[in-house]
Amino acid sequence: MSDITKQWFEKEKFGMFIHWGLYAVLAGEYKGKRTDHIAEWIMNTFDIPVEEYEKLAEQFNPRDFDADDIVKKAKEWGMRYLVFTSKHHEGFAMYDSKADDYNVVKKTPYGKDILRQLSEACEKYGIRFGIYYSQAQDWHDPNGLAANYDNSAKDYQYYLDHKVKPQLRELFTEYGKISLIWFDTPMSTTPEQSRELVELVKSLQPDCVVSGRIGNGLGDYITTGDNTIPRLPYGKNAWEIPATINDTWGYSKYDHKWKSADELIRLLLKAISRGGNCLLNVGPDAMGRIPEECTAILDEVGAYVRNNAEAIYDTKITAVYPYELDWAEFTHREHKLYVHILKPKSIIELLNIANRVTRAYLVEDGRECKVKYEKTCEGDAYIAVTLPEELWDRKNYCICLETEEAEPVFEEI
Ligand code: JFZ
Repeated sequence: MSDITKQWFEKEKFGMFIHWGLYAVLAGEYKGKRTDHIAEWIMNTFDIPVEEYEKLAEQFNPRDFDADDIVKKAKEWGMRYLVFTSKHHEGFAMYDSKADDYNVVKKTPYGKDILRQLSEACEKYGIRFGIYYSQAQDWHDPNGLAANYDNSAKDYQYYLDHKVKPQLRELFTEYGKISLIWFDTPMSTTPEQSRELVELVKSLQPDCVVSGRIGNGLGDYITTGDNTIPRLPYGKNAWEIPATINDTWGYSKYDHKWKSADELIRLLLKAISRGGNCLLNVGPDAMGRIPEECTAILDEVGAYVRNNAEAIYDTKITAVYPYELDWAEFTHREHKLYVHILKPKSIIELLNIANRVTRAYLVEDGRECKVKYEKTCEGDAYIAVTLPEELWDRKNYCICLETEEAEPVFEEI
């Protein structure tokens, strides 16, 4: 692990993942059968032959795709970096690759470079641009690996040398600054092979952050399992949770299992509080549109992030508070403990936080709240914040406690 994540990654906290490829055309269904697996895996799940899957490119014409609009929304939603699937396991490049013809410019009626549009929009809106690149699995290349198949006859090194490295070279030389590369599912990649890819990336753009899924412990940070976060604060290394808003990364017309904005806000706060980042996924459909339900949810999450920015970006890992509270999460920076109130309360009472509190305010508008700190009859530290009455029925706001001590003082119980 390196310190490179300190430059921006550990401060920015919240990013947008975009999974988009030919699988969006199938939208979770093939020959009348629905997949029970994540939709971008449909080629593998249903054993779709390469010659047949390739034909999806002829149908890929996302007339409604608007990179500017998507990135503008990401910005509004408080996302500070974006990671786009330049090539997922299906092997199809979503950019104008000279190294391999199986790409969006050469094979689709759409004919335009998606990755370039996104990278330019990110530049315009001041969002850091990152790429996802499936380095090991490639279900199109005869020598790329495929999960659930026998790979023993393949010349994996040949594929790395003749497809992966040339593609990485173009991505890192022709698309401006790439802040992060999200490698994935290393499978049987050897330490030497992982190292070669990292060295190539760093030789072209030394500041690029490399995801944990390069494999062999060679990433700059740890990628947790999808949708799972460490139970406890984890500060040994920088880390990130990749998370879905429904149950799939690539678009599926059948998946309406949307998480609520409340759940996602809590997930984001838990990740931040425990020292990590959250990379939240959207999967545009074949027309290039982000599903409406998804946009509505992100509008709500984004409002929280925007209104409480000072309690989110560049905050520090927070120690374990001894009680489980279903109505609060904590984040903090020096001399400030942020209490995120996630359920309606008429008064905020906190036990066993022994800080001397000099002031309390509502983060969204700076409004001062009455606060006292004392000891209970049992001798435990006790903080009480009196809330203005119009907050009593509200959820999802944040109170900052300014403290004499730099760090929160959570008493042992
Ligand atoms: C991988 C991909 O296969 C998937 O399509 C998607 O891109 C996702 C973000 O990443 O899936 C994984 C990889 C690793 C774990 C789980 C899903 N893991 O380590 O728990």
